[in-house]
Amino acid sequence: EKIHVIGMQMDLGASKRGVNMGPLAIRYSGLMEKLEELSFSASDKGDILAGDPDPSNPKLKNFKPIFEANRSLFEKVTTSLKEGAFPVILGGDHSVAAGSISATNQFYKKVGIIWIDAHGDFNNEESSPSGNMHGMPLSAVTGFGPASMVAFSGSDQYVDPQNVAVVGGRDIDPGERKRMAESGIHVFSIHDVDRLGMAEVMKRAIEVAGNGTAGIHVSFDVDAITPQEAPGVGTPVHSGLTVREAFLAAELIAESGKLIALDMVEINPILDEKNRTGILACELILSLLGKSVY
Ligand code: DIR
Ligand code: MN
Ligand code: MN
Ligand code: MN
Repeated sequence: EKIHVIGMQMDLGASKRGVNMGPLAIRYSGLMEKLEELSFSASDKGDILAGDPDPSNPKLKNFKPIFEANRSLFEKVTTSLKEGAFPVILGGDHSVAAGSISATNQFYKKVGIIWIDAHGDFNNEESSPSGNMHGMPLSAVTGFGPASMVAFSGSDQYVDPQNVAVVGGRDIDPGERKRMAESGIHVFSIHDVDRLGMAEVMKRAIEVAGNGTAGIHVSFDVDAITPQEAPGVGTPVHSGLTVREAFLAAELIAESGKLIALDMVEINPILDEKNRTGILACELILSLLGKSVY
């Protein structure tokens, strides 16, 4: 199978700088070599760079450079899909998912999403307490705004909220929570992971995202994992997924055979300890792509 790795050196969607170095941290962990070891034909398509900060709109901070970089990503992912390659997107902050998911959903017509994150990323310009665009991409790709964030082609298509599963949520803003509840997306909070176990949560999430779709786009924010294990993130939230829960989720998604694209985002090497979060992100990518432990 052919894999295209695309980096997004983007940190303008978050308050803390530094996640733009995420792609380097994951590559430094040996991603390309390890993909070859798994017998993939893997090509590194390089990084897309962020433009200059744009202070003009405090409700959509840095809108212009984020949109421009996402347009480039949208085009690059579309090209990879047309060439029959599986796209792996290395973030960057989570705003990059607006570009990658728009591309897969337009190409495949109907994709499902498993969004693994401590956060909902379901704000729009009105509900956002921060104006940070990494808190908005899931809302944007499901058609709940900001519409301008995903206006890449004349014929914008949104992902059906019925085919969206959020896993690991534990820090949702009040207005965001209301929007999520009304949207029809399926939320498996950290409480559901506690009660049901990750295996059952993933069974349900794969059903939600895989049922009646061409496949599943996984958007993995490493802050879903507990900060003791993944310290290199900009917005840590205490008491998250264990590393084993994260790998179990990855392995079950691989086993489903439905994965069609993958974002691995929000790795901040400046805040990390000896690249352990970068290494973890690299290993999770390999597991999602089917690396087995036995
Ligand atoms: C918060 C933090 N909900 C916001 N969001 C994220 O600013 O919208 N942090 N995504 O990683
Ligand atoms: Mn996120
Ligand atoms: Mn997050
Ligand atoms: Mn439903």
